[in-house]
Amino acid sequence: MIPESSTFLRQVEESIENGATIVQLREKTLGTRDFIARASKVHELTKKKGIPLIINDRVDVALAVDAEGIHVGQDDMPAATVRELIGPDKIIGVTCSNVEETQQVCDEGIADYVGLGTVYYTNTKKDTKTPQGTGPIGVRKMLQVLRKHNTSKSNKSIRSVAIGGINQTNAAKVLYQCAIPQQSLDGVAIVSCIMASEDAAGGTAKLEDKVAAVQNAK
Ligand code: TZP
Ligand code: MG
Repeated sequence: MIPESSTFLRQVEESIENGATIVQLREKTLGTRDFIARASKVHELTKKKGIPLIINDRVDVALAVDAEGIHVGQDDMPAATVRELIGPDKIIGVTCSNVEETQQVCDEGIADYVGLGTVYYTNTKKDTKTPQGTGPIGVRKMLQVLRKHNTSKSNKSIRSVAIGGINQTNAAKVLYQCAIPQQSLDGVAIVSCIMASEDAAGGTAKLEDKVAAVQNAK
């Protein structure tokens, strides 16, 4: 459930103040006008901190608020069309749930990052594929595809985040266990354990500690 607007904006602000490095606004129930209004308020917050705002699915909303990027799933507008509409300098993210989708994103060479998952079961998104955990056939297999792409000098490097059921307790494990030689995840994407929490500030700070511990150990 989406909290009322002032609570929502406070949570976004607290997460930004406590370590979130990028914000994606994903709205499934707001009308277009409300989505744009919320996006421009969130954009004020992200711009103050100098971090990118990514709009999920809606190129029109992203253009309306001059967001830094768009995220699309496999059934949404193709990344090539998004790129034509938003230009070369904006960020494009694409969700990948398996090796084939990851390979396709690499072959297209349009996306700047991929969201890999679902890692664990989540209540936030009902139509996710089967959770893959951190074993050898899930995110790690997709990272193998990315490694091949990213280690070729002629390719634009594609960044990666894992998503789905990630929280303060399992974030470090996801980052450790999914990493393969020469290709780690760049981060974790989180919804409910910040936005459905009573303490977005503390929750984000704790997450940042866990992520930083893994990254500093590299
Ligand atoms: N895509 C795959 S899982 C997911 C999305 C948008 C939701 C993740 O939410 P949470 O609450 O962090 O599990
Ligand atoms: Mg989508």
